[in-house]
Amino acid sequence: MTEVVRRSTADGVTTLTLDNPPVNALGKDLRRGLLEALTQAEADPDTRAIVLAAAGRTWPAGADIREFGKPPAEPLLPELCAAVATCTKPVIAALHGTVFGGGLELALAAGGRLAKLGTQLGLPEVTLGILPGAGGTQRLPRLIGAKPALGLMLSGLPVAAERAVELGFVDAVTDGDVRSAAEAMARKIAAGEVDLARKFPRPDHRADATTWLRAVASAREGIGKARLPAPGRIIDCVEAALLLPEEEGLAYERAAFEDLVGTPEAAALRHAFLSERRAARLPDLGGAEAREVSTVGVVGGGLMGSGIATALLSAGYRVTLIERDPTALSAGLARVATNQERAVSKGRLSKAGQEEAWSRIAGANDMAALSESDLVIEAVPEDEELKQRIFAELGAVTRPGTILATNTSYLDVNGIADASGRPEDVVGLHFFSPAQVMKLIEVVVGDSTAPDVTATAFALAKRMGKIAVRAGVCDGFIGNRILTAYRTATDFLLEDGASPYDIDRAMVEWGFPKGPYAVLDMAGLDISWARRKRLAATRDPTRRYVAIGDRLCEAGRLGQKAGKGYYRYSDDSRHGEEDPEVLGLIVAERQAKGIVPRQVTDAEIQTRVLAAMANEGARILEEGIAARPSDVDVVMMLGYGFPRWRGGPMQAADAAGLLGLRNHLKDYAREEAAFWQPAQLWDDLIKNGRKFSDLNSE
Ligand code: 3H9
Repeated sequence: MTEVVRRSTADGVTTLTLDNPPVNALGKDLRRGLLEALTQAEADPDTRAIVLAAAGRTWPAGADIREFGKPPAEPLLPELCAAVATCTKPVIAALHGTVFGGGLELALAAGGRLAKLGTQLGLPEVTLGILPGAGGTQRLPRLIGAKPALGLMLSGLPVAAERAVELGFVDAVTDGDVRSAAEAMARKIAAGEVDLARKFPRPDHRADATTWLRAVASAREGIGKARLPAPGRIIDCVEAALLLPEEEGLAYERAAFEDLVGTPEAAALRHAFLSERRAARLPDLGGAEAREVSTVGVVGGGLMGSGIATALLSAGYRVTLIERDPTALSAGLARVATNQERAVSKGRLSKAGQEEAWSRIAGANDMAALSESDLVIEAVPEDEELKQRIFAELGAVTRPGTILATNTSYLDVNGIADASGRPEDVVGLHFFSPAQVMKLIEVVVGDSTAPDVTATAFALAKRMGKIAVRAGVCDGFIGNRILTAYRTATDFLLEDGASPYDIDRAMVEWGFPKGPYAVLDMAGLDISWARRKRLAATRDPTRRYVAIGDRLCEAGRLGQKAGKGYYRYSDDSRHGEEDPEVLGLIVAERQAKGIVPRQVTDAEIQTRVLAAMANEGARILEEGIAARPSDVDVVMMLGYGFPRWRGGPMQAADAAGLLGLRNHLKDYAREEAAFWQPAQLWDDLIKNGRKFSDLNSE
């Protein structure tokens, strides 16, 4: 037996304690250790009942995701679950923490399940592009019926232990020590006072085949033409759980699992999961400890500032909101209140929680109110001079050691930091709108930012339930730089012959929730127009410049808010119609430049966009703006709608093949070298037979 499983026996009860930190993932050592220990307990004449319990913060939170895609190591999880299910002695699972995926499947194989109050249970496999492959699709519907089982497996969302009792897959909840409760029950079983099967009788849901098949049909209708295969395969498996004997059903599930786990979509979704966690690893900080933060100031109560304040309150911080005058302050506070109302109406916040959170916010017009703050986040409009002025003031009114953060999306963080007089305390925190919803924060580390300031920014993000990615200082950091490259590539295509509607359709077809022109309409075309006008004086005149966006703005087509942009919007609709007037503007612009339009296929649009994004990502890596390719991927997936099942631009470039994409870049560079020239990194990787993902572990 390995030390990941501890075994103790008393009063006829053997307790096997799983101990594989941090989340007891069911990796090969744990599987092997548990199977050995179980076999021994089963053979032990002094053992009449078995308790499975977990040490540390949680019962197994699933199979070990890092093992997927590698050669399978015996014993496999389905074998382990089968050993639990067929054990000749009663087995009780004592659950706590996050009982997810393979962890829940292990518990489902036991004869009884007790959970500690606060336990969360779920089957999130679908979010990884796979299905529960250790009996979950067979045992759960048999236990609770097809409909609720499908609900859990297709949503991937967890439920609380009390709800699991109502649904019928947890037998009882305790607010005491769950292991002791399970051992107490096991002792009664061992003493012959309790019979597990009689104590927890299981209804036979398969007897009502009509209800079962109706649930299957309605789930099939519900997923429609799902883009990924996993939901359809989950439904097939649940149907099989009715139609096939258990053994055959399990084999059917296993085959479906093996099909799915090898798909590129599942690989990309695993990459997404692991990349989000890898982003928090910051070896260059030399182990710097985060500073204490309990009170946070927010300067600016607009859309962004109020969203940030809302998110801070949800994370339990005290917040001081600063606005320049009483009217703006009440408007800012009202926005926070509205955000909270919305959270209450969606069931994400209780009424009591709302009141408690509201008691932690104060408002002021004077920056002096920030003298007690541990960290201040500035969220005023993107105006460098204004930000520098505010930082000069913040440097003066806050205590030394107070961290000063700017929520800029592309300005020079070093200049802003210098204005404060103590640049070591300054960091960029680039939130995404709406800040109370979006999970991403780019942590922009300036030349002078102290390591413990960066560590604090990451700790703050973690407490806010957000994912932080480290970025260096440059125009647009990681995300907005790649977004600019994306838009440049599509603007070239627009001028060359594609329509905005062709481009949007091609990108939605490729997996983005919206095309780039529909997104521009939503954000307002004037924002990027103002920026282009500001940069006009310094723009390199030899570079290709597409002025179609400018022409639209000049014609008053500022996007949805103006009722027209790249699309036309009827009074109350946010869904745009194609507009011949826009096509006319584009034709005129091409004629003015002497461009003869050519046929552009969807495939070309998709390839150029991917090549442009990955090439900008490669430049960002070369410049050290991003620490690793997976950080670029995380930013694009969480902040810019890059399809998660494609794993971000660097992962998608790996999947498409670096050599082919590099060759496309070289071809495109003949049209416009400055934009399309492949970064050196492509050649470095290709000649060593490597991929972007090989740089992630370094
Ligand atoms: C499955 O079970 C398939 C089966 O049906 C079939 C098999 C045949 N594997 O998130 P955190 C690591 S599919 C490996 O920061 P939190 C994570 O990478 C699986 N590693 O903590 C991180 O490592 P590091 C179904 C895992 O408190 C550390 O643990 N299960 C796994 O914010 C801490 O994680 C899931 O999909 C794993 N399964 O959240 C559950 N899980 O410190 C996935 C975590 O080196 N996990 N790690 O960066 C979660 O949802 C969250 O991690 C959890 C904890 C809620 C558990």
